Amino acid sequence: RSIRVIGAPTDYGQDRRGVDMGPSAIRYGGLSDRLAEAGVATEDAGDLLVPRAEERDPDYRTPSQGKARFLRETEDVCTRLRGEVRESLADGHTPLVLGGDHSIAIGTVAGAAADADIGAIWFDAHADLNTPTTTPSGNVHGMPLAALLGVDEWAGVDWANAPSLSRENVAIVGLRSVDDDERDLIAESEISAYTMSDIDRRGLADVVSDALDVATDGTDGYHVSLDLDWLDPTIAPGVGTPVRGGVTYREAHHSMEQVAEDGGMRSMELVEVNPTLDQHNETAELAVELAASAFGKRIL
Ligand code: DIR
Ligand code: MN
Ligand code: MN
Ligand code: MN
Repeated sequence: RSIRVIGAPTDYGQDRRGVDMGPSAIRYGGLSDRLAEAGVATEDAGDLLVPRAEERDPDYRTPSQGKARFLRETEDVCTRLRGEVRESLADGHTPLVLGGDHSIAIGTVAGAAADADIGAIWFDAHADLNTPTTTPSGNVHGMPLAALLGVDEWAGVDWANAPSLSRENVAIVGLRSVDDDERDLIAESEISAYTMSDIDRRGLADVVSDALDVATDGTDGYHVSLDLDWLDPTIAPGVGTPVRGGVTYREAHHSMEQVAEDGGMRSMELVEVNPTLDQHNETAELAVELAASAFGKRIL
């Protein structure tokens, strides 16, 4: 199968500037060469046009937008991204979306779910289950999974096509920073949430094998959302919200190898790479290596 790369250079969804350079950093980190080595053909659709945050008003809000910042801008980008992802799949390509902050997942997954029943595996330190009311930060990158599940005021938001995902087909892997309202939602819903403690106890391979079962159960395939803050900040320092105690380099590769071996991934995104916070582009290079593993690169 061939991959279509789509850049979504946003930084509306969080406080630190620079994550809009993620698509460039990931391409510069060798994306097309590494994917070619993995034996997959790639075409690059370029980047969506994203107006600079400085020229926009973060605090434009209608009453229904609660505390969410840049929600109008996020809607605009996600609506266009949804169309690109949907079209890529219809053309027979596997979309690989490069962020940008994690708010773009609303558009990616809405597009991936437009003509199919999909599950999702969310590799992240965070749950991304806030709403414009529960958000402690106003940052939409802490909300995309709630948007896609149609939680509370996200229900009926048409640009998220909510619900694009059903709770029983969503697995979050690597949790170690969860807000109170997110914790309540996880406790009372069927979302499968695997914390770093679960990973300590069971091993990541076992947890990912469960996550694959969740995402494939009765679905046409699944989306992989890879927030680079899933990894430990010692190996992925170039992210806006690092949290100590993340997965290791080999654990991460092995998870992506499990995904490749499973064969059911329909779309993928790499988000939150911020080269201005990085050391020698190492987080983007890591994102590239992990994508290669997810698309089938093998040591032998
Ligand atoms: C926090 C942080 N839960 C928030 N979320 C992050 O602002 O909603 N998500 N960093 O990636
Ligand atoms: Mn083509
Ligand atoms: Mn995160
Ligand atoms: Mn995230």
